[in-house]
Amino acid sequence: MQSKFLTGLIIATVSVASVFHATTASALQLSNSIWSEFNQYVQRERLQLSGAELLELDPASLRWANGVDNAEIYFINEGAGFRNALYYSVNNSPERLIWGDIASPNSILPESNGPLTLGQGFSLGSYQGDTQLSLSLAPNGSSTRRYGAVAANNPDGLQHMVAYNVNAGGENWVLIGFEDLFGPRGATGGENQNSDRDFNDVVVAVRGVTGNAAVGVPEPSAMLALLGVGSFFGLRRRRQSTNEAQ
Ligand SMILES: [Ca+2]
Ligand SMILES: [Ca+2]
Ligand SMILES: [Ca+2]
Repeated sequence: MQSKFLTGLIIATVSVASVFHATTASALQLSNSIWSEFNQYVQRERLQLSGAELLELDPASLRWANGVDNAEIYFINEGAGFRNALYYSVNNSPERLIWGDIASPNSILPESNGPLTLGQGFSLGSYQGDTQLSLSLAPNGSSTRRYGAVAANNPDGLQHMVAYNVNAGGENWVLIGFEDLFGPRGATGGENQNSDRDFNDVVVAVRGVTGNAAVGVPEPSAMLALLGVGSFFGLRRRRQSTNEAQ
C-alpha cells in the first residue's frame, strides 16, 4: 500500500516536473516587435539577406566570452523547399539537434505541415567561461552533409553561413542566415544544385553572442546578390511580408 502510494507520488512528481520543463521550453517565443526587427533583413525568396548596414561577423568566431545562462536561439524565417535541420555544438562538444524539420506554415516558402512557429525559441543550455558556439545545417535533414561556419570545411568549399550583429530591443544579438544548396550561384551539373546563394534558407537569431568583424572581401556571388537588390542604395530598411513567396 505504502509503496503503491510512493510510486504514485513519484510518478506525479515526475509528471509535474515534465510539465514544468515543457512549459519552460515552450515559453521561448520572441515578441512580434523583436521578431520584426530581425525579419526586416529577410528578403524575398532567392534574394540574399539584406544586411549591408549591419556589421558582418565571421560566423566561425561566435562566442559568449564570459559564459551564458540559458543561451537562446530563435527561428526567424525560412525560404527553403528543403526540410532542413540545424545542429549546434559548444567548445567542440558533439553536435546536438536544435530543430529537425525547419519549416513553417507562415514562412517565406511555407509548408502547411511545417512544425515551427515564426519566432520560436530553443535553449542551448548554460555555460561558464569562454564559450564558443558552432552551428551547422543538415540540408534536407541529410545525415552526412553539413554546412557550417568555415567555408573550406563545407562539402563544396563555399560559404554557407552569414552572421550579422544586430541590436534589438536594446540587446546585442547575432542574426544568422544559411544557404542550403550545393555549389556556386547558378551552377548546374555534377553535385551542383543551381544555388541562388540567398542565405535565407534558414534564418535564426542568437541572444547575447558576440563575434569578430568579418575580414576580407565577400565572395563575388554574394556581392552581386547584394548589389542586385540595391541593398547599398536604398532598400536598407525594407520590410517584408512574412508570406511573400516567389
Ligand atoms: Ca531561399
Ligand atoms: Ca519551407
Ligand atoms: Ca538558397
